[in-house]
Amino acid sequence: MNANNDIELYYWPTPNGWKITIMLEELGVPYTVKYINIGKGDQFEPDFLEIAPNNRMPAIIDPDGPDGKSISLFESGAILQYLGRKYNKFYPDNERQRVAVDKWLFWQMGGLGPMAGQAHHFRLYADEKITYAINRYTDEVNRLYGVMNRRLADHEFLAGDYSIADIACIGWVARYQRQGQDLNEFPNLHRWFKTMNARPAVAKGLLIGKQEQEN
Ligand SMILES: N[C@@H](CCC(=O)N[C@@H](CS)C(=O)NCC(=O)O)C(=O)O
Repeated sequence: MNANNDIELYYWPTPNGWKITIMLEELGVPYTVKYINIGKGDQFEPDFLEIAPNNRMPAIIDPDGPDGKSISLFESGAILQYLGRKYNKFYPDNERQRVAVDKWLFWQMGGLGPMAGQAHHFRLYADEKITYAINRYTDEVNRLYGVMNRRLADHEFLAGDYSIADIACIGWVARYQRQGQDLNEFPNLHRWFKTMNARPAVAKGLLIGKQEQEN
């Protein structure tokens, strides 16, 4: 536990990590960042694996968890839901509205995130350039952007009001160029993207750790 009872965020600046910096910035709660340099293998350190057995960041420790006792969480979607419930923000407790948020949050967790992650991998990082894989994931991200674009045609945000579903998606859409996408093809998504980036907490969350990454 840290001296000031801050939430500890185990983090590296990537689309999954940004979900949590953005959420914490939106909530305005104090937090301490513990950098997990995934390029250097910090995610395999035994202390980190204690709280994140999947050797992936983000993870958090909240010293002031349920019943006032410490709690740790991994999986960005679970962390967003936990923080949304704890602070009663960006995750409505009305069941119908919560279901709308959950649908789009899980769509991100099971669809946009993994597919965009594979697009990044095969387009940028794989030693071998495999055309089939590049096309498959680029096309799938294109399809998913189309899904968002249609949804955003008649909704300002994915689940109606601004929510953890939007927070989960913005970091991935921020990397659209790496995924071989052109936002001009998706006018409603483009409008949402600009609205999201204009939020100070989103802009700040996307910058946390940038310098650390460049070192
Ligand atoms: N489903 C996980 C995915 C987390 C994830 O994939 N994190 C990546 C960075 S974006 C990571 O820590 N990678 C470390 C590795 O690949 O060893 C979540 O949403 O929290």
